[in-house]
Amino acid sequence: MFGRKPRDGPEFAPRPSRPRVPPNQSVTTSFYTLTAEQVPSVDVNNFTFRFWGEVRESTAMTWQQLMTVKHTTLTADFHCVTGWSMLGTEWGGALVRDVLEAAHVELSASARFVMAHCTTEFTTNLPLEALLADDTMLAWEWNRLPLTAPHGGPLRLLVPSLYAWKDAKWVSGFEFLAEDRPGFWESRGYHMHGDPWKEERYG
Ligand SMILES: Nc1nc2c(c(=O)[nH]1)N[C@H]1C(S)=C(S)[C@@H](COP(=O)(O)O)O[C@H]1N2
Ligand SMILES: [Mo]
Repeated sequence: MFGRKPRDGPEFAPRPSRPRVPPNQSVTTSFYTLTAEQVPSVDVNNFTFRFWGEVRESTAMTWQQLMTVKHTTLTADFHCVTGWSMLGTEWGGALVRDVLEAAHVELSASARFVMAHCTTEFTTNLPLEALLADDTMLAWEWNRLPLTAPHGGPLRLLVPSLYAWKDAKWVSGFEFLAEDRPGFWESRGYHMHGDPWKEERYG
């Protein structure tokens, strides 16, 4: 009403533009490493990336085939659930949706989730929409250099829309699922989804 002072509360608050950093994260410029297992050494000449589960037919790609998928670079922020965020890092690789197309992966109508598998025992689950997002990629370059082994080289998943534990390092396959199932950290108390803007840290 005219002359009335705005009150606090959602109906009266000006709509804030989204801040750059999700709640309770501090920005760092160091690229820490966070690894539950031993860093494996992955030989790209003896590498297959597999697709199975809720797909019409299981299939696989060699490293050489992966390198023929349309190359994409993207600048993304990276949020670790333990509270550090790295802003504006540059990644190179291929969008997951381009990889699926190149590999002729035909998802079953029942596919709703995916389990990312690694050459190690690490796994992580995510909804199909997160996997197919515009900025979800299989990355092999970081700041224009080949991704180093401690950071997941030769290949890692990058899902900027979720906390970084979803960014499976040494990723080696996608298992498509009809029902969600917890991965390595999710079965140890981490959130099944992991949206940093909603602080979906622990389950
Ligand atoms: N295979 C594997 N991938 C992983 C992890 C892991 O322990 N093993 N840690 C996750 C977590 S918690 C984070 S924050 C990021 C860290 O990536 P970085 O070690 O390159 O900084 O990798 C994610 N991917
Ligand atoms: Mo993390």
